[in-house]
Amino acid sequence: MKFIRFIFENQVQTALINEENSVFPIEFKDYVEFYYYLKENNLTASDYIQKENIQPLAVNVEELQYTLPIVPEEIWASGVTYLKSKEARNYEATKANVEIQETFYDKVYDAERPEIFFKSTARRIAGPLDDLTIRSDSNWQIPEPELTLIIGKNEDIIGFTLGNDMSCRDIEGENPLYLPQAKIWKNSCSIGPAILMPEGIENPYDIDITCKILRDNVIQFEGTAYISQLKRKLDELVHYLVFENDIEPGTALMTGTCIVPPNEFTLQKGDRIEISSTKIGVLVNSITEN
Ligand code: DO4
Ligand code: MG
Repeated sequence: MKFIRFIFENQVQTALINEENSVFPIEFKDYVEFYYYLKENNLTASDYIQKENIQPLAVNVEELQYTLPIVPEEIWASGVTYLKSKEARNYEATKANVEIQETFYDKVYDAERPEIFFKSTARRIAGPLDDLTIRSDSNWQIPEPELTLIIGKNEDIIGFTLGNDMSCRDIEGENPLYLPQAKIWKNSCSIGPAILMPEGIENPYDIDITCKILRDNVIQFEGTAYISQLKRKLDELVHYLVFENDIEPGTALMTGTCIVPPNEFTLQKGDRIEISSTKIGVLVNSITEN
């Protein structure tokens, strides 16, 4: 079952989408509230639809005007959690100089403590169908498609969505201390289109992610990966984020990129990024300049 928000009759409507792609409108406006209501009443989302006798709307899921399914106060991110990311970070940091033996990225990939960094505040997040921007002081920018966790109370993972951790490879490659500038700017982060509820998800490591980048409707890059390739456990990343921290239920945690476009690729104004997952949907954003 998925939780969404979309524009319906000029208003933001919350709804559930079942496996048959039927859309059931619900009264709850906030995902965290809905999740804990179900939990406290020992209900599944399907039980709720039945109990309230909710009828599906006559809409097509592919034509909905999706908005952010949740507006987290903060989005955090983990990095270098997939081999692909470690290799890409090493390439940009060393310019493929094989004489450099061990980098920070090699160390963090194997260390007990994962890399966790701050990515975005509510104000900077773009939703499905919103534009993302590229920085004018970077010549090497990419999308980072990432499984994104919604965290509840007590370190619970209460939902899964998709995220784009837009990144400037040249800025980070010049000096890792520039990480905040390589990661955070206006509209450098998107999440959505839906929150996949944990009920009925037997194994989150089976989740797939595909990323397509289109220019003038022509595919420039396409890649697919699976969460099973993650070097760490999802619970471990959540644990390190919340440890000695104070996060609001509904905070999002991006879990690292598993797909990296070729080293020669950089985003341009007008590009369209489609990040999809069979169970979650498609997060679509186009690029404009800042
Ligand atoms: O170390 C920098 C960040 C890496 C990252 O964002 C990722 O692996 O997804
Ligand atoms: Mg990332």
